[in-house]
Amino acid sequence: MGKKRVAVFFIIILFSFIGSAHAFITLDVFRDGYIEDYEPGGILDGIPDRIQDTNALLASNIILSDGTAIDSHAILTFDISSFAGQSLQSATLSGLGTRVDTRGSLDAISASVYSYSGNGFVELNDFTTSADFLGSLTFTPSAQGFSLSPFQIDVTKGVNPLLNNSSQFLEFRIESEEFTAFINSGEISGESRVSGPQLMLTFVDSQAVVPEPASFLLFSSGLLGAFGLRKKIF
Ligand SMILES: [Ca+2]
Ligand SMILES: [Ca+2]
Ligand SMILES: [Ca+2]
Repeated sequence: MGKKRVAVFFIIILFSFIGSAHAFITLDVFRDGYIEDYEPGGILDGIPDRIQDTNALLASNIILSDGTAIDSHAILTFDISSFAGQSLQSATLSGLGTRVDTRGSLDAISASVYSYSGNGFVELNDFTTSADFLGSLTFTPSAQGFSLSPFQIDVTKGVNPLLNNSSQFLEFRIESEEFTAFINSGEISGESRVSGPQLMLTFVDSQAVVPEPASFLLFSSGLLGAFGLRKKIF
């Protein structure tokens, strides 16, 4: 192989590398909160009564010691409007969470994750709106008592159709029939934002996301290097 061919070969390799790169982006939660069917009389009616916006996102189905029945669903919204029509390689929802059981039980607690196309707000009708089941989270007891640990779940099959039909917001609903799945909330303020839920989107096409300065510099220097080589040899 002559020098000229070697140069062409390397340039092709460089461009095919850029073409096949999977760019990704990590989104913070846009809004979050949890919605309760809250019945002091002890009988749930399936109709949500109130929205809580605290540093916790609770999913549970419990009866308190005073007889109050609570069915609680956590809602997490993400703004995906910038990525309409992009081809998704994968999507992962992550965050910090734990189990809370003041009755002293040490069983693992599981929660179901659902997704749907939403409006970015946490509203009462998010409690029961039609949604797709994506999978389950499991929180196991910790030796330290209350301590948050990382979770993550593949949500690709929930995100893909929403990008295809150009949804503005992706919303997740997390439900549990146990006592209690606790997820650290996102947008409330300062410290808790750092460890709030995040959505990582990885795209088939690297052009889907504007490169960060560092990687852009790397690509640029690679291109300059290739052109330098070309100038020298041709
Ligand atoms: Ca919130
Ligand atoms: Ca109710
Ligand atoms: Ca909503």
